[in-house]
Amino acid sequence: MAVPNKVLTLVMIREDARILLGMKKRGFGVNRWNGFGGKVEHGESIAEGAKREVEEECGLILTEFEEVGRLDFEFVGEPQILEVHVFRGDKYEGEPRETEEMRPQWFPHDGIPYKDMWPDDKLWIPWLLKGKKFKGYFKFEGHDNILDLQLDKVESL
Ligand code: 8OG
Repeated sequence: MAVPNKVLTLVMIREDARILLGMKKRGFGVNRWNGFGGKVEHGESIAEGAKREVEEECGLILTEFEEVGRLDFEFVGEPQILEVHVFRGDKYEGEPRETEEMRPQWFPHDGIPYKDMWPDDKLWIPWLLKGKKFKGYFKFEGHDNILDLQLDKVESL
């Protein structure tokens, strides 16, 4: 029987000149800069999960955010597909604060630390910053090597 996808959220908080990333301090993707997100829990919508994870991981309350991407990740040898729903966070309340999971930091759009991020991010973050929507599939071997990929801009998800 097919293994159901693991449904995850990922929120990139973006302003005109800068983007908020967090250094992941533990778990999956440790020591990489990333947006905020995680597993969607039973009983909540994907958008509710996104909002909850942002608050848990950096203390901000999202007031305007939009789903802009859907990325599926396969890891060689692992049956489960990670189904990542990517959101652009446009407005929020509060100030970012460090938590047990993430150390947040603002980066200028032209200074995103791609070499310390998941290797697919440099392909789609520029689209997100320009307000585009996208869909993609990545096949990873380990956490550094992309064997196969498909990535397209779309009008709607
Ligand atoms: O709950 P946990 O921290 O394990 O959730 C994993 C987070 O990592 C979730 O926000 C989705 C995100 N994520 C992946 N793969 C990739 C990727 O290739 N690039 C980026 N930027 N984030 C990813 O699971």
